[in-house]
Amino acid sequence: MAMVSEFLGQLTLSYGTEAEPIFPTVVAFRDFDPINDAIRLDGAMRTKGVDEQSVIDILTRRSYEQRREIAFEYERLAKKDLQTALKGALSGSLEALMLGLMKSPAHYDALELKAAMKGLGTDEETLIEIVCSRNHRQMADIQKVYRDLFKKDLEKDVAGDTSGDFAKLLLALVQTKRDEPSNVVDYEKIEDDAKSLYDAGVKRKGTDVAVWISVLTQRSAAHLQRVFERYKRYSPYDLKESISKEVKGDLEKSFLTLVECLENKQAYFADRLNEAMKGKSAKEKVVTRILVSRCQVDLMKIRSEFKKRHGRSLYRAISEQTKGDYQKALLSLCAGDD
Ligand SMILES: [Ca+2]
Repeated sequence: MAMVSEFLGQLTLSYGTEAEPIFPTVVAFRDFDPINDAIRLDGAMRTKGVDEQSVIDILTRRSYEQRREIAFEYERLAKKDLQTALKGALSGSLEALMLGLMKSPAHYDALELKAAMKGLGTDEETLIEIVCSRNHRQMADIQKVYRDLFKKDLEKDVAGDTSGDFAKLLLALVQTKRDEPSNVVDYEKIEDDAKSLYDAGVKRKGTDVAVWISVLTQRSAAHLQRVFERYKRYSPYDLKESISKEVKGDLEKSFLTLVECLENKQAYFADRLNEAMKGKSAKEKVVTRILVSRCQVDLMKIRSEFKKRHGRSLYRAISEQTKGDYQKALLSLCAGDD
């Protein structure tokens, strides 16, 4: 098992040149037979009362690419679309989770963003989570899918649903391409950026938010990690403390999320999952979104951060805070206790 995870840890998702190492809990199933899976799914959904367990066993233990193949075979066999069949057979949080697994990452994010902005009011937390944690290449894919699906520009919808500096920051994140990580460490630029973050915030009266936005959205993550360290030489407060002193509300929340994602994205998601599973009942939408969107990316590492930071394992948190078939599906995506 150790060898498998070591090997998996070295795989990378190539989003252009912004390659990030991946630590998945869901990987391609080895003895994959899409026709057999399609037949089993069809049988499970035809069973009176629906055999949810089989649906969960199949769809949560296959990679996204394999699920697409199953969907193709299913449609050939049943003469109907698998997602429509799943909608009819399942309900509630389990249905949302399974439908999420059938979407490409960009498609899923586009739908989540749309849902966050639909109707009166805005789900700022979801907006912040997605926009601050996805890289430029991913945001470009999301924008494209969003346009195809809704015949509208994501930027326009974001601009229409938010305002002020909060809107400026989100739009900068949607539009701006970060510098490529460089092998050469530019100490002068690290010094300059640390100083300008300080000058634009803690040092002066008020805050020059435009400077913060440009530094935090344009520089590479590796560069910014050094800037955050260097920043402490100028300011008595670290950058996160400075953010909380300088700005409030959604702007504060999004700057903090951005810095957390730049420092350690898996720790950010671990904390967000912990927040979502604190109270009596879990915030199921948040838990579903993070497990669905990270299970083929870095959920293994999120699991270890979760255990390290919050004492209990993610597996245990899910066991304690969710129930029924939905819980079974989450545990299967989590793929093990720590
Ligand atoms: Ca200030």
